[in-house]
Amino acid sequence: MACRNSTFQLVILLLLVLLTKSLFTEAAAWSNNSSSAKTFDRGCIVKEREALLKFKKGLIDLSGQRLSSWVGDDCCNWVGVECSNHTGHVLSLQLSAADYNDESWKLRGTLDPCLLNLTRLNYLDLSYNFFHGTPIPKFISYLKNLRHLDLSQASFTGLVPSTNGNLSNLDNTSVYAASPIPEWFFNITTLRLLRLKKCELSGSISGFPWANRPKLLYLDFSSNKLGGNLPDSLGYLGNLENLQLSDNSIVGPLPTFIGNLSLLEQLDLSSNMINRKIPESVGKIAHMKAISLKNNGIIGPIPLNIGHKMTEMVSLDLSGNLLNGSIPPSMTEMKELIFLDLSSNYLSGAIPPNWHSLKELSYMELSNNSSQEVYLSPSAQCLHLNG
Ligand SMILES: *[C@@H]1O[C@H](CO)[C@@H](O)[C@H](O)[C@H]1NC(C)=O
Ligand SMILES: *[C@@H]1O[C@H](CO)[C@@H](O)[C@H](O)[C@H]1NC(C)=O
Ligand SMILES: *[C@@H]1O[C@H](CO)[C@@H](O)[C@H](O)[C@H]1NC(C)=O
Ligand SMILES: *[C@@H]1O[C@H](CO)[C@@H](O)[C@H](O)[C@H]1NC(C)=O
Ligand SMILES: *[C@@H]1O[C@H](CO)[C@@H](O)[C@H](O)[C@H]1NC(C)=O
Ligand SMILES: *[C@@H]1O[C@H](CO)[C@@H](O)[C@H](O)[C@H]1NC(C)=O
Ligand SMILES: *[C@@H]1O[C@H](CO)[C@@H](O)[C@H](O)[C@H]1NC(C)=O
Ligand SMILES: *[C@@H]1O[C@H](CO)[C@@H](O)[C@H](O)[C@H]1NC(C)=O
Ligand SMILES: *[C@@H]1O[C@H](CO)[C@@H](O)[C@H](O)[C@H]1NC(C)=O
Ligand SMILES: *[C@@H]1O[C@H](CO)[C@@H](O)[C@H](O)[C@H]1NC(C)=O
Ligand SMILES: CC(=O)N[C@H]1CO[C@H](CO)[C@@H](O)[C@@H]1O
Repeated sequence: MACRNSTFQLVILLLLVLLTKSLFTEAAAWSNNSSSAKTFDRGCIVKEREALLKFKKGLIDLSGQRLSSWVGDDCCNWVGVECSNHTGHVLSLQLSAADYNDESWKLRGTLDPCLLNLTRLNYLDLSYNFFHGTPIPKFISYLKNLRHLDLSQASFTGLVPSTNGNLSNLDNTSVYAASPIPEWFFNITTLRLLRLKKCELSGSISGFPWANRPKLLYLDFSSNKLGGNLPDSLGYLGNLENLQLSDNSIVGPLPTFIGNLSLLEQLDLSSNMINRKIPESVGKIAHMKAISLKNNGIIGPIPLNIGHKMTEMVSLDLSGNLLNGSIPPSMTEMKELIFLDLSSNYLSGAIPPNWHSLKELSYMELSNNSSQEVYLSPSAQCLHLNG
């Protein structure tokens, strides 16, 4: 599988609430025994230590340092291993190589299924290691207490193998692998964050099961080959805060129901083929902080109401479209605006009066607008203009 380039990330957010609850339950179970409630000082559980040693045997540590602490009885003191203070069970394996830009720091080799003996494992991070394009081992999907799984940038191919809900606690996953999107993944209703970036996903964006994803906060499908229209059902993602769809081939309108995403803070649809008007409903999204619609074929005017409610906007990039008409005066209500790019459009007319009230604005680009001129009103002379 050509996975190096067609890499693909899945990220699902952790439900801290669940985690906290399970730790609490554990703590409560031991709380009437003061000697064991403090710390678990008998080292780690023998079976789990053996599993870790077997796991270590499968790995190649070229640095000679990463697993050098993995000796002796108390595996809870080993670097990267975290145990429950109350039960001694291994809860977390944090073996990411992300912090060092050094090839020898990357663990290699194979992942031994003995990890299944870490029955309480809820956090597994192997990102940025180097597993030579091998498939993600099937046993990963049986680690049923996992809440956080990060296998990104670790040269795995393929997806986490299909399970029928054995990973149902997962809510923060980051996996680099190849497309297509595995259907079972969408059955995980705890999904909070889904990142499928640069994975050569193709087909229609409308094929994504948008409905019934009330928990989704973050969706990133950027840099793929998705086409089709944005479906109206996008409006059901009522908790969505961040929608990243840049660099695809999405056509047609930005649906009116985008206005239903009342918690949306960031919207990036740049470098697609959106070719209708910006719906007025966008102006309803009060907490919006950053919009980029650059490099599309968007026509018509910038909605007149754009600034009335979106007063938290920090960055607005509408460059490289076919927008015409004038800059709406309501934009002067975006008091937090720092970055504004309206270049390469067909805008005309004057910059609205009161523009000087945009006190934070430090980058504004209006060049290459059209043969018609955007000109500066006197009050705007103090602005620092780029282009
Ligand atoms: C989920 O994973 C992302 C990416 O690794 C990380 O930034 C974020 O803090 C994680 N969230 C939780 C709640 O662990
Ligand atoms: C807590 O104490 C009660 C009575 O003192 C005992 O029956 C029970 O087994 C104890 N539980 C634990 C987890 O130690
Ligand atoms: C408390 O824990 C110790 C081991 O740490 C154990 O020997 C003892 O029986 C426990 N007592 C109770 C009441 O559970
Ligand atoms: C265990 O205790 C140590 C030291 O008090 C703490 O740093 C660590 O976060 C605790 N681990 C868990 C899983 O609670
Ligand atoms: C778990 O540990 C037992 C020994 O305690 C071992 O026989 C078994 O193979 C281990 N499981 C896996 C999946 O490696
Ligand atoms: C879930 O995992 C268990 C092993 O832990 C396996 O026996 C079972 O078949 C799995 N369920 C499904 C539906 O795959
Ligand atoms: C997803 O859930 C639906 C309904 O619960 C079920 O019919 C379907 O088989 C599941 N798909 C997968 C791949 O698990
Ligand atoms: C959007 O919101 C309107 C009004 O609240 C509601 O009638 C409609 O069903 C919603 N549509 C979608 C797709 O969320
Ligand atoms: C904007 O362009 C459309 C055609 O795409 C045209 O009908 C309309 O009159 C133009 N509006 C302005 C203000 O130039
Ligand atoms: C000017 O805008 C047009 C139309 O958007 C675009 O095709 C062209 O590349 C732009 N030129 C420059 C120098 O940015
Ligand atoms: C403000 C601004 O950048 N106006 C430009 C609009 O486009 C024409 C033609 O490209 C330029 O001459 C203006 O300077």
